[in-house]
Amino acid sequence: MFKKILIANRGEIALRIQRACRELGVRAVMVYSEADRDAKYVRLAEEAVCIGPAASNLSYLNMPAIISAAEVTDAEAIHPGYGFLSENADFAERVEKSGFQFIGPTPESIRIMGDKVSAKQAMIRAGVPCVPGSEGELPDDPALVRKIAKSVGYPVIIKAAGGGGGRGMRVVHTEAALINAVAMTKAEAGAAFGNPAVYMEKFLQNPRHIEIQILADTFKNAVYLGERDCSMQRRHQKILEEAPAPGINRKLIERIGERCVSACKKMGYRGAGTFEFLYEAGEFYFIEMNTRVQVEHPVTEMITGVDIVKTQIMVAAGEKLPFTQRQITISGHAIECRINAEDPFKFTPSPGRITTWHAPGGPGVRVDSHIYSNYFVPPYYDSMIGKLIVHGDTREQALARMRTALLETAVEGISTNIPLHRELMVDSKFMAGGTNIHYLEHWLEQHKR
Ligand code: MV4
Repeated sequence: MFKKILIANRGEIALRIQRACRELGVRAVMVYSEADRDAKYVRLAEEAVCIGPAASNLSYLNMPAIISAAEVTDAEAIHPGYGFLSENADFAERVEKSGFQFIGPTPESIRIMGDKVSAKQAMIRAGVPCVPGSEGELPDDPALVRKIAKSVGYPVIIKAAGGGGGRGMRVVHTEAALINAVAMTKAEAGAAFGNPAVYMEKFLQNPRHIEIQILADTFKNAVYLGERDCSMQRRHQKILEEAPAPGINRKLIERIGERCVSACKKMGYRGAGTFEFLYEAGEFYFIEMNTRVQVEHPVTEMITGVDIVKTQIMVAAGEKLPFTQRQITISGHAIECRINAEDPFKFTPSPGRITTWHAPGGPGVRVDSHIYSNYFVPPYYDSMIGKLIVHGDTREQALARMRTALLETAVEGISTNIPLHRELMVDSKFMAGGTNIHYLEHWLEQHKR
């Protein structure tokens, strides 16, 4: 095992990784920007290095500053968390060229998954079901593009190879609109991602967003840890997640999970990864793969008992996965509510000083947050200030525990989205389970205030 690693992130995930390090007996070096100097996890760190001013591009995205911090502290590995440099293949490469272990997949895996066309081609080869479409980059010839769209069937969606997470896509309903839409998407993609390549898929009208968590070691062992339902989102920002996904046939999930595992083995994938699928009319369609730990990993930890962050560090240190697929069992149900410093219904950011923080508790309640009373939420970063996660034997028990936890939680001094979560937890359609990716936006439209 490593003696010391550097955590190249901030906020709740920096604290989460620090906790995993303490459990493993690994020393953790925290890096922080000038805006995060007073963070509790920085104060409690055995070692901490300031890597620059508040602006992310000068600190948490500053590769030389982070690598220098690892050098001066003699860290052996770097954990990138999520966001920031976590899916930057060039960073992973520079980390390894500088003699450190990158806690994540190889730069090559990150690069393949970062290009959505090559990611999809890898999945098709590995037998993972994908959305029907162009099976590669769209050609320049408009007649060919029209032909592909005709065979896929309208509506279609044009997506940028360099996009992902909802950036660089355009829905096309008619042949008349097709060629212009492709040209527009290509131009935007070239400007935004430095890569004008686009591909086409059948546009699914009312899918759910279901993702499969996997873990792999460097000895060709891989397991899947069930699925998460991440359909409750607004403008591609998830607001709550749950596991398992309500109402989906377990046998079908097992078949898809096995395909993901076999794809990982085939690609020589290592570390944690998430296969994102759209689920519609009883079928799974792969869309993207994320090569990092995700915000919503705790719901999977709660239903499997597996510590995903700890396992990431173990496999990066060259250890074997400490469990086989047969030893992974799903028990009960977990829900996560993301707590954001924002207006609960207008969604405008609400940074500032938290005057009161009272955390909930009780059986099956977990809080992943770095905040405390008198903490100042800086305006420079993502608005998420923590996560409330509950586990219950059944979905109904998890819902009841989340309602109680949200009732007990007190955040004063800033606005948070807790009032929105309180309303969703008693919404009859959400309570029934299985709402799709459009549900929250429709709900907000109907509950305008
Ligand atoms: C789609 C789709 C419908 N059909 N692809 C948006 C984020 C990116 N990861 C992929 N996205 C979508 N791809 C096809 N072929 C609808 C979406 C989509 C979406 C997906 C997941 C979660 C929320 C979403 C919200 C709007 C659109």
